[in-house]
Amino acid sequence: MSTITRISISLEEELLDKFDAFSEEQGYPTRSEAMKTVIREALVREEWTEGSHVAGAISMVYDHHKGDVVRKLLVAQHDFCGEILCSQHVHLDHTNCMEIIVLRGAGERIRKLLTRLRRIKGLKHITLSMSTTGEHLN
Ligand code: NI
Repeated sequence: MSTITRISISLEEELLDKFDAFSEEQGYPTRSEAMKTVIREALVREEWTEGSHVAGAISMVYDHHKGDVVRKLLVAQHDFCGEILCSQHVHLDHTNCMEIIVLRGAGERIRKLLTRLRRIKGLKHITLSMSTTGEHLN
């Protein structure tokens, strides 16, 4: 259990009002909880830029009838099997599939996979959720 330290910061009143409105809108119970989340977000972003060991997920929506999109997605994923922990395929309807790939590894490798997948014709949407292994956050 880590020690909690009380700090005081100086902010312009308008900025604090905006932060409090944001915190309320997002459902944080206290200003401190909202602030912790913002700090953690910044630290996770930093993990991704400094190329450390990260975790995340790529989600994609595609029409499985289009070209050889399914085969190309499969081949790309096999080339990154060291980073892929698991994947989930959901048949959204007769045409559309959603696939979610959970990843852990070097940020550059995960970005490389994202670029490779993005180049595949037939994808309707692809997004990367940049998260953390949690090792360096408490
Ligand atoms: Ni499907």
